[in-house]
Amino acid sequence: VSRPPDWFSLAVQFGVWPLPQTFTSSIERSPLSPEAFYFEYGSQSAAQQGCSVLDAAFTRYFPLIFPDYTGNGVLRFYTCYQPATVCCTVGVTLLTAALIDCLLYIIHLLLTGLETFSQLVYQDDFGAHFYHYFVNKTEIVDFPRFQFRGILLDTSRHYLPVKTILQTLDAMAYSKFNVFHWHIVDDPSFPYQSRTYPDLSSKGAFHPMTHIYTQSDVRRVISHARLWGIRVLPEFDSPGHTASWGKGQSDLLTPCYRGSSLSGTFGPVNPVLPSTYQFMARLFKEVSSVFPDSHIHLGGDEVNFSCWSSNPDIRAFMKKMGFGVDFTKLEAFYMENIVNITSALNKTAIVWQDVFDYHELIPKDTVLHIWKGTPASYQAELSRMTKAGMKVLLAAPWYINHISYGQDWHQYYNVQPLDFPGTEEQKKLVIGGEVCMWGEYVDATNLTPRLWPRASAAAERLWSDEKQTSSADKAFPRFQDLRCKLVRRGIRAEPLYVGHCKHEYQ
Ligand code: CP6
Repeated sequence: VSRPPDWFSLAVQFGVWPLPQTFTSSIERSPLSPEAFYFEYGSQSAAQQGCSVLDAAFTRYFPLIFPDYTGNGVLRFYTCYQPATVCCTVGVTLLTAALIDCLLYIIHLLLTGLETFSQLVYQDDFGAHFYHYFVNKTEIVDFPRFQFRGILLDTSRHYLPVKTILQTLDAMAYSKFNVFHWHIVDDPSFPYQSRTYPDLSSKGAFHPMTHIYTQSDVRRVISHARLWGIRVLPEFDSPGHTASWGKGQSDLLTPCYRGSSLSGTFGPVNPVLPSTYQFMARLFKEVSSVFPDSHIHLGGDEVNFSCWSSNPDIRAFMKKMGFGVDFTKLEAFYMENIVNITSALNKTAIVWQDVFDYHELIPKDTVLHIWKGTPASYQAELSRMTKAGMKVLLAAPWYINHISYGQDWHQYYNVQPLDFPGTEEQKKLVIGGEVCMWGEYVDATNLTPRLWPRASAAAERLWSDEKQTSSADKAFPRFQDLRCKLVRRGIRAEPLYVGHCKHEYQ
């Protein structure tokens, strides 16, 4: 049996996913001892021990760097008093006990730097060397290609336990995702327990006690995400996708008519009543204080106009406003009001593409979220939106809830987000992308293997240089290695193809 060539084992053993911007490794390797290992704050570092996010990150990464280790090694912190050789706002120097001076400079993206470092550490084969860990001399300069690298979880079609969300945040950090888009409510259920409107969840959740997110649940999610440097972007989608809201808030939804009488069913939010906007103003006031992120997702997608058009009050309002029978004008009117409510709360709005498709004159700082279409049509949309000077987020190519037989991660990997007609200025307006896990067929039983490692294919597209990552075939062994690393960390990531991991899922 011939040995695999050295470059092969190098590429796999020191596989970092997503691929760093520049990466130089050598065969010179050093043992790492968990007993001697310590984290060190550079003396010039703006962060020192007591910086809660970093101290917590070191605590989390210790067992990730030294899996299986159950010995007495303790996590230690030091401050380094050598002259600083990097100028950066925050510098951390990771030292291995007297072996390597400065193994990695972590510039700006300290947590992702820690992640990279943890992926560089490997163990020798089993046997006498069980607790032997190694790292090869490596130089890395790294930064993300796109600033927004998100994952959408849908907690309305199925309730996801808080524990499942927290574990997903961990796995997101392993692939350097930095935004958790929480599609928290929708037609089927309203699990968010509002302080201002408690009936929304007591009547609109699948179960008023067990299938809700309390204020303390939400705080746990936000603070766990913060420890990983992940933003939590809440979405309260309206005026469509709001059936569950109507259970706890009367007169919010449009009553539909059959002919001249009420049909007993309800449609989208009623955009003609002043009470609707009073309700939304109070709800978004609460939401904007609960979720600290600068952005709020307002939805605005897939509004069904048939109920609106059946309702005589709505038709009368349309006439008064001069909208004729163009219901896109009514939706635009509604969204304009909601965007104004949230901008008065100092939040920037993100909306699904429908809002722009109907109404190009929305505030210039609004972010447009592309969710539909084939490559040809979303490229045209990218072109049109950025030409209008709008910031854009791309989700259409990354519907991870869709599954098919075979290596479907290739299609997520091969996306070229900037391949559309436009100037350099236009391309800069694409702020990133998002993997969507719509929840119709997904709950806590199958979320993890459906997300991982396939979402990580998109993570590399959003982080790494496009030219260096142009071949899915070339990426494959490194991707398989990532999958094994995820399994090693307790994430039930599904297999990519035939093969085995050195440490199988327990
Ligand atoms: N739910 C909400 C959904 C979808 C959207 N909004 C959706 C529809 C079709 C596809 C994917 C997602 N399930 N609220 C559209 C953004 Cl293919």
